[in-house]
Amino acid sequence: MKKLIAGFMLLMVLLAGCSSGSDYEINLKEAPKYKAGKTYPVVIEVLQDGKPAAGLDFVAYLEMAKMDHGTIELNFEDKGNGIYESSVELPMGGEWIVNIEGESDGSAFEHVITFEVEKE
Ligand SMILES: [Cu+2]
Repeated sequence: MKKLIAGFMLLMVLLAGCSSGSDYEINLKEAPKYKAGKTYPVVIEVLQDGKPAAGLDFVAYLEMAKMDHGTIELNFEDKGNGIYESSVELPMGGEWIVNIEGESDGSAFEHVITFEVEKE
């Protein structure tokens, strides 16, 4: 029973994390890693109704979950097939949050993903 409740609460958290009512599915395909002075790629995949969504314009804001390193703004290059690429040199590894904000056909979308940055 405890497990069931925990599972249900996790589901609620996941649903809450998936903000806006759009039908976009945004995945962090490749998270950046961390090594002092090194730049890593950041790859995001966007699907709309399960199909690759090309031609989107969005910005991603990176923040550390439990520390203040300010906000790092990333612009992405449309690689086609729903794949968008950027790169970043992070100040440290650990838990990071990416807030993706964009617009398509006049409707705005927003998506928040928490991810782990591995130290290389
Ligand atoms: Cu930090």
